[in-house]
Amino acid sequence: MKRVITVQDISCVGKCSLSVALPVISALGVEAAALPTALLSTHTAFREFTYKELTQEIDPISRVFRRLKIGFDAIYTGYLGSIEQMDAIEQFVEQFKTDETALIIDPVLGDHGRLYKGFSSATVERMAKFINGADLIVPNLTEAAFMLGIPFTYDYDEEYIKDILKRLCALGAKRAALTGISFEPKKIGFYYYDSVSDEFSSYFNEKLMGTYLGTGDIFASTVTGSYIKGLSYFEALKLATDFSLECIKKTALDPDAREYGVNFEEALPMLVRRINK
Ligand code: PXL
Repeated sequence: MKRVITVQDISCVGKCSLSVALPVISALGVEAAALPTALLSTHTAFREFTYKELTQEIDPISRVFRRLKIGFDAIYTGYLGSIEQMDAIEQFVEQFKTDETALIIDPVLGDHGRLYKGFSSATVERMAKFINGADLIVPNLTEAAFMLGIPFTYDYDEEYIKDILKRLCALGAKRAALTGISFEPKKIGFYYYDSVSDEFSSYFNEKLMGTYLGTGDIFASTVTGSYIKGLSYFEALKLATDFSLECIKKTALDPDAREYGVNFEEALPMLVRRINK
């Protein structure tokens, strides 16, 4: 069985980061190992949260992994709370990334043109360097704009998106998929650039109203797990788009849905069916 290590925080309540990455990767039939980077009571979109950084643990954990000769088919990073943490994880990647290891980075920084609480221009600058060497990055337009140092806008066309994708790859990522791209009111999906083959592709599905926290983590986890399970990057990105929509549909149907995350649990059967088709 293939093994992914996912590197991000654990929020005790709030369906994001490790709380969704582990079940989604497991449902895809891939072993999900975790390197928890921080412990939060609740994610940062809650009115109140505690934050305990676990950066000090990364090196001792790596040493044990090395002694036990544990390796990974993919390293997938998500929300990282500080610059020191990105330094430590870069070292982790240096030690564990072989030619066969996929490095998938979700440069979690913000959404809707704004950074998440606690992030600064220094965090953004560090993330723009952190993505160097990634096999795939999956930023939204907010994260892309911040990393490129350009203003965020909802007013874009295909040429603009293609230019952004090329500039993201110029930061050192081999492939980039911009998520949440919408050229028509009722469609949303991703635009993808593979700098190795110099090819663009895109895929769109139904767009529903509302914004849902945690869907970016569900998307990135699905891409990682399904790529490692054997899909191409493009097919993995498509499945992630369809699964994210299914999660939103289930949430929209639930009168008791939590506003802090999506009902991905109810959508997992669809994911399992699709990956085993
Ligand atoms: O979903 C991204 C994310 C992950 N982890 C934490 C967050 C957020 C977004 O707000 O606060 C702790």
